[in-house]
Formats: sequence, C-alpha cells, structure tokens
Amino acid sequence: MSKKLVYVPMAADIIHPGHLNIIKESAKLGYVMVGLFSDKAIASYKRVPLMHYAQRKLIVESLKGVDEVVMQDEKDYSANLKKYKPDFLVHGSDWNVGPLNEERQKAISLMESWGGKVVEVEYTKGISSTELNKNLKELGILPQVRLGALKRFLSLKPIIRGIESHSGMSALIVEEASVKDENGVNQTFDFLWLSSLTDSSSKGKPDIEFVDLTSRIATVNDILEVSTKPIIYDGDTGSKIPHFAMMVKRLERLGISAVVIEDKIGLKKNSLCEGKAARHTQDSIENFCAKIQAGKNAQLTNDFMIIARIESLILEAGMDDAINRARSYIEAGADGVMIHSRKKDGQEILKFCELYNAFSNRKPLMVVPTNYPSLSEEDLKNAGVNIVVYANQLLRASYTAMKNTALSILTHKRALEADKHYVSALEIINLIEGN
Ligand code: SPV
Ligand code: MG
Repeated sequence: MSKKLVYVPMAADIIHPGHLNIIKESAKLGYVMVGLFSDKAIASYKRVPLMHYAQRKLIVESLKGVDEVVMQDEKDYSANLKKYKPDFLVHGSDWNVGPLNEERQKAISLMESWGGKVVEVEYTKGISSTELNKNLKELGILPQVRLGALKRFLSLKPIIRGIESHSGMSALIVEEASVKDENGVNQTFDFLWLSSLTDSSSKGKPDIEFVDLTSRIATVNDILEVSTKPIIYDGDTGSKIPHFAMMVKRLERLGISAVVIEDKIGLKKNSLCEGKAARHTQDSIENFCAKIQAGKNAQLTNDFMIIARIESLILEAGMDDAINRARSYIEAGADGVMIHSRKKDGQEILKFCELYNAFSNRKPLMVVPTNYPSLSEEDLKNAGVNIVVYANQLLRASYTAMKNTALSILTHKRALEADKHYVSALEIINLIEGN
C-alpha cells in the first residue's frame, strides 16, 4: 500500500458531524481504516449501543472518506494497533478526559514504538452523543425493542444490575440515575424489577398475591410511560398453570423482557418473613416444571425469558435440593435461575454459585442480595452471578423519608424544619415533563 495507513477508532452509535470531521481530517493523511468498537467494547465503558455492530458497520462503511472498517473488540486499542501498525492514529481530542484516558496513554506510547503519529482532531463543540441519546430516548421505546434489550445486555455484560420500581416517580428516578465511577465509566441501572413486595406495599397491601394482575399491570403501564429500561416482572408463584400461560402472553405483549416465578404453592408469603409467617410450601419439581413448560409454550417471541426462582434455601430444604431443582428447571426450559437466601452472610449463595457454575447447560443466574448487602457486585460477578437485583431499597428509603417528615410536621406544627430534607415543590414540578 503506497498510501499511509490511518487508524480511526470509533463507536459510531449515533453519527454526528463530529465523526464526519474526524474522517475528513483522516482522509487527508492516507488510507482510512475505522476501528469500529464491538457492542461488547462499547458496553464495557458507556452503555449498550442503540444499534448492533452490523448496523453500525453498514453505516460507517458508506461514509465518504472511509476505506475500510475493522472490528475493535475491546476499549483498549493495543491489539489492533499492534496488528495493523498504522502510520497515524486519529482520535477526537475529547478522549483525554473520561473513560478512555488510560487507553489513550497506552496507545500513544505504542504508536511511538514504531514511529507512528497520534493526531487529535479538535472535538466538535456543541455536539454530544450523550445529548443526542437523551433526545432519542424521549421518542419512547417500542415494546419489541425493550423486550429484546434484556437478553442483549446479558450477552454483552458479565453481570447486569437492576433495581425495583413501584411507580412512575420511582422509575423516573432510576431512568435518570447515573454516576461516573473512579475510571470515568458511567454507571447506570440496566433494568427495572417489578417487585411484588414493593408494588403491594406501596398500595398498603400484603405481599400474598392479593394485588391482582390487572392492578400490577397498571403499575407497569405507569412505568413504561416514563422509562426506556427493560423490565423483569416478579410473577410470584405464577398462579395456576393455565393462568401462568396467560400471564406470559400479557407481559410479552407489553414489552416486558422476563418473568420470575417462584416454586411455592398455596398462600404465598414473602420469602424474607420470619417465624410463623415463614411457613410456605414448596411446589413439587414435576408441577413446577410443567408450569415453566406451559409458559415457554405460550410465549411468542424468542427473546422473552422465564426465570425459575428456587426457594429451597429459604425453606431450609438444603443445598442438594436447590441444585437438583436448578438442573430440573433448566431441563424444563427455564431461561435463567434465581436463587434466594435469607441468611445475612451470603455464604450459602456463594456455595450455590460454585456448584451451579459446574453445569454444562448453565443459564444466567440471578440473585437478590437484600439480606446480604455486604457482597458487592464485584464479589457476585466473581462468583458467577449474571443478574443482581436491588429489590426493595427505593421503597424502604422513601418510607423512612416520608415517616420522618410526617413526625417532624406533627412535632413542630409547621413544615419549616422538615423542608430542608427534601426538594422544593418547584423542583418536583419541573422534574415532570408537561408541567
Ligand atoms: C420481591 O421483591 O417482591 C421479591 C424478592 O420477590 S423478596 O422480597 O426478597 O422475596
Ligand atoms: Mg416478590
């Protein structure tokens, strides 16, 4: 090749004039090879891309000035730089702040080692893909796209995190919640958990399957209208087998990604109950497998997931029973397994993970660390957990805040003292679009 080789790494999920400017500048230097980040590479430092790799590739290949597109499968540029040894590496100047800074340092010294040059094209001001992404979100999300998002996230990340939502307001908070971690990587929640405990509790009802499907779906609808995140629905016991098949159809039609059903029968009680209230009856393996199969036969898409929740540790039926059930439920067609524990140290969960990881037909594993919050996401990921759910924290936090406020107003016979602990009425008004 007589022309100089110019390597241009990019995610190109939302193409904007900033990208075109970089390509234009690169083309002046030689043969433009775009190192297009794979979906996994993007998910590792910002968010799951809106478009799949193949779609992004198609677009970038058609851009004027691009000669070739190759895949960059990690956010670290080293592998491709070593492979192609380009004469130039061209990047937007904004990579020296944020999550790519470390990779930038590495890339610069690597390029130096064969006399290559790093060119930083000035970042196009006034354009940000984060801002464009926000506008896109406001267009809403189609049911099929939302439904498929959970499986997609699971295929791109070793562990995904979700949190409960029981109202439009709590879903809005989760939708907007985002922090930058110590590496500059944006941390957000991947999905919402439609908890039976928090949905029932926020209606002042016990968590015993009394709040019926119609009412639960009303909560789901409030959430769907203000959120773009995929949803995992807590289906309790799934009710009777024919009822479960109909529940699956209804959830799928709305764009819910997954349902979790637990292997209990009779009057369902919350798994964290203690003492007398903790007497629940576990379903037979045979009946529960038939329920899973009925659900799988009812679903219309390939993307909807049925996650089988095992209550053996809650009911003290033993680890062998838990593992035995996991095996049977997967054989019956479950797309994932949730293992639950009431113990405070998380040890039995870690033990379960160890045994479960040896399965050859292992499916995604979900846990709810309410009673063992000291285990971090890193600990859980290392143990092999794929889905972590913060199942009730937002409702518990709002209960404490509301109760303290009520007591403060009663104590002081005015709201002044309580006022400093919450947002102004104007902030709440401005938070909701349309006010
Ligand atoms: C829920 O959030 O409703 C759950 C999890 O089912 S737990 O409350 O821990 O049983
Ligand atoms: Mg529940």
